[in-house]
Amino acid sequence: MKDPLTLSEFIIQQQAEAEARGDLSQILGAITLASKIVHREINKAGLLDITGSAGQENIQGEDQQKLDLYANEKFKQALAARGNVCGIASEEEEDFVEFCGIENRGIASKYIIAMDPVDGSSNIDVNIPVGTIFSIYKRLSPIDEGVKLADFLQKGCEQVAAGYVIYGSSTMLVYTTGNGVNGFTFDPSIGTFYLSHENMRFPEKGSIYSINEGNSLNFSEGISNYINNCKSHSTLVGKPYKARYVGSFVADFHRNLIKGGIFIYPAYTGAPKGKLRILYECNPMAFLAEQAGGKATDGSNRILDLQPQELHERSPLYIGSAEMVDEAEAIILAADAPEGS
Ligand code: P6P
Repeated sequence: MKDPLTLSEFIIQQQAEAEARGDLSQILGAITLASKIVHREINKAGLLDITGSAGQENIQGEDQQKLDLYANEKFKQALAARGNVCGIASEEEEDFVEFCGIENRGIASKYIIAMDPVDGSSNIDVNIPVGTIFSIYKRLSPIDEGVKLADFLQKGCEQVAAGYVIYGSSTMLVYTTGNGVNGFTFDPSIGTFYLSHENMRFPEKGSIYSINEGNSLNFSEGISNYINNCKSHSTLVGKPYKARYVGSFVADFHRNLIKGGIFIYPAYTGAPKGKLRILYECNPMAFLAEQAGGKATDGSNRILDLQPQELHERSPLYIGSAEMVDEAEAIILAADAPEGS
């Protein structure tokens, strides 16, 4: 039986134009290199002083985990070394980081990256899967100038590639360049990612809903109505949905992508604009969701059409099987939509 394609072989096959193939291969090569290092540290988390709080907070006021900072450095080093990335916006960095200072001008640095180095990192101590999320854009500013904030505040529909690495029972890279979604499983004995999930698609009908019901007392009437519907026989599948919420976005998204489902992080009194960040959580996952036949909105607007105003801006997020997103929006808006809308 023929060995499955490696990630590099797949990129060569998929990227028609040589330039894009070279650039994308370079960037994904940097991401997979750093993810192999993060994979190694996560798998030894119980043995190394790599878990727990780093004793400082990020720009979001969230307690940074030691692995957050370690992974952030590894991804920055790997991406800066490739020469075709001129800057990165990271959950762990207050401002964007420029790689292409005039003195560093190497290969034409025409890409920028937005990323969450380790999403859900507080789960590492309890062995729950965590993930890296990344989003790739072409810069807007001239190559012979420094990178600008506007390079990072692009709409999600401008992404040239996006993906995630999930560090779970196996480590997988799942990404899209706009031609479908493909998953690669890491074989640590060889240090290589192999194509294992070709053309990933959300099942038409899902029966899993993922939302933190611990916040229910603060949810709107519409969201409460939706959650009640999930527990009834009025759902799209004629019976109650299954409640699954890991508290790790990449893990919840990945399970729903394979089994069918919807993940919701809504706006509510405790999070007026939701919790997940547009640049490096909502947009990359929304690109993947749409490429896999799913849908991603903020409750009424397409995520990929949102115009971010700042690096760490948040948005409510409804993402997953398209019919389930439509069902949720219809029930929620029936109660929450402003009078006369
Ligand atoms: P809550 C992890 O901190 C994260 O950003 C996502 O990975 C996860 O889905 C969400 O927050 C969980 O948030 O408020 O339900 O604990």
